[in-house]
Amino acid sequence: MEQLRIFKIVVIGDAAVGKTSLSMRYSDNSFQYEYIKTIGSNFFVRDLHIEEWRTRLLIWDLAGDELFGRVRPIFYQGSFGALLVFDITRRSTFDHLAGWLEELRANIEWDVPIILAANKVDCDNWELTESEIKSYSQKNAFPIYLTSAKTDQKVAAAFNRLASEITGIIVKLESPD
Ligand code: G3D
Ligand code: MG
Repeated sequence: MEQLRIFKIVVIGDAAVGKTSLSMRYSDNSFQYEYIKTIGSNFFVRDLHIEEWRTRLLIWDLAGDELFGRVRPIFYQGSFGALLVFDITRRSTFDHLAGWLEELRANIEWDVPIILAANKVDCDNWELTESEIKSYSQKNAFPIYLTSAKTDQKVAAAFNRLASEITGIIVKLESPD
């Protein structure tokens, strides 16, 4: 019998780095999502196949602003992975990654897969070099994707990678030995 695996993931990073744009691009607006206006968090759904498994990603796009920070911890509960986003045109959003990681690890009980998205690569005004981004990802052992929600560059690749990393862990847990 075919099974459906459902994974919740969170999309985190500073305000205006492109979290909502990436999530919308990936879910293509053709899947249901609802905007929870009062709390400031978006919710998207994307179905995909990973090898023979049907997989449903529940994508929680968490508001990055400070005000929302106080309630953000509850939104991490039950997540299987995170897309950590920064904006290559603003160095500060890269510098704040450590803070996001700290928050993630404080609120998720286990070591979930993390994928880095260096977003807005379509822009000319980079404040970071590709080599410094790559060395950061190597140091932290996070796969990195240079994305653009605008031009749809590597968006699906980044989310799909996260889904397949999660699947890899689940398959290991499910195997009898
Ligand atoms: P957030 O959800 O992280 O807060 P948003 O970020 O998705 O709301 O995006 C913030 C702004 O960045 C938006 O512009 C959006 O169009 C823009 N943006 C997002 N991703 C990209 C990208 O890949 N390339 C470019 N050039 N812009 C992007 P506005 O003007 O609506 O504030
Ligand atoms: Mg947003």
